[in-house]
Amino acid sequence: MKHSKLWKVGSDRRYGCSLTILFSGIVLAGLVGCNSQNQSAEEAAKLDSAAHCVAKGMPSRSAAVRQAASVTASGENGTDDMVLIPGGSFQMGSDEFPDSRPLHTVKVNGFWMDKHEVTNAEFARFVEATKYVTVAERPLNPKDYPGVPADKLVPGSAVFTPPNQQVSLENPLVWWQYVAGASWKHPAGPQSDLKGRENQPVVHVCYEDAAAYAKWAGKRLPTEAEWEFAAQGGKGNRKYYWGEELKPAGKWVANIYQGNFPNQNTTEDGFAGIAPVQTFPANPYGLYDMDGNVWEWCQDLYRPDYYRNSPKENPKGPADSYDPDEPGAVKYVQRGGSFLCSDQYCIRYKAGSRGKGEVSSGSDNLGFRCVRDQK
Ligand SMILES: [Ca+2]
Ligand SMILES: [Ca+2]
Repeated sequence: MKHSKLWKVGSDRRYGCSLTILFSGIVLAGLVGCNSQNQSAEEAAKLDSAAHCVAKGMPSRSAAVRQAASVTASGENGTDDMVLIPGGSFQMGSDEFPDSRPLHTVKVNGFWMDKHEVTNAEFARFVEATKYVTVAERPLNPKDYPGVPADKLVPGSAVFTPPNQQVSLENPLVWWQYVAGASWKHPAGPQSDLKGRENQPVVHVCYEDAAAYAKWAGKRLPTEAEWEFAAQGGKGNRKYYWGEELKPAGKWVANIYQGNFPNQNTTEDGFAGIAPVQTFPANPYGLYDMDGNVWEWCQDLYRPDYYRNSPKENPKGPADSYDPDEPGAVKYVQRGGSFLCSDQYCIRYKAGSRGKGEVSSGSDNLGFRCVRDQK
């Protein structure tokens, strides 16, 4: 296993809210990860063989075994709560952000997409079925963090903790805290739970957590191109995914941040933190919260120069990851911004902008949604 450092402070204000504290470097691939899913696949294969073996003389049981072997890991293969996004060509990117240049024409095939961010209730069903343990809940091995005091090596995740007074926007550690015991089940820390949050997006999920859920659900994470095509809602490349005005008809149409960041959240949109999914208006495809609420993982690795030479059809991201701000980290793309985004601080809720996150890091403003290929 490869490990790097424990803490990282983001230096780019525009990136700041995507993931400013990176409790980074634990590359736990294969430790827990998708074991349950892998076992399910192997089990399914064995069951399929077994079905042939026991078919003679035990038809009824054989039929049952065969049926069990043919379903997906979750026992579901539907498109409930998904919408069909038609394929097509669109202008991807934005001139406003260096890593979103150049604007370029991309074609994507049609696909199904979750209407809303994956909720706590949905993630709970996945954990119940698979006993999956998220990265934020896993123990930390001191050997992986040389130089870090043992009492700091406790499972947890980054929680937005606003200061009481105005602060410089240069140091995100002023408003991000690594909270021991914070996880998807305890989003604000060990004293918090999911009661009343069932319909809110799950948070504190790192990339492999999101990918494991998607696999269990018979889905996958969207490519960055699919995500942006869907977010445009067939309306083309505009300033915001919802249009050209910040507040169409004087109304906030996404859960972002109003007021002086990070200490004075005026909550004009009704929410200081996360909103339940489907609170704000859907886009023309019927998708909710593509702007704001929580950041959403995409399946593509992140490189700032990817658009210069990316495939014109169904791009799936570069072969490797590179972020000049943190060259040693493996990062994936995140999209859409969160309830912490505003024109004052993190402006990467604007159309075409890109976020990025270290593979093993989560926070309380980061979630995901899934897609499925159109059959
Ligand atoms: Ca808000
Ligand atoms: Ca979102």
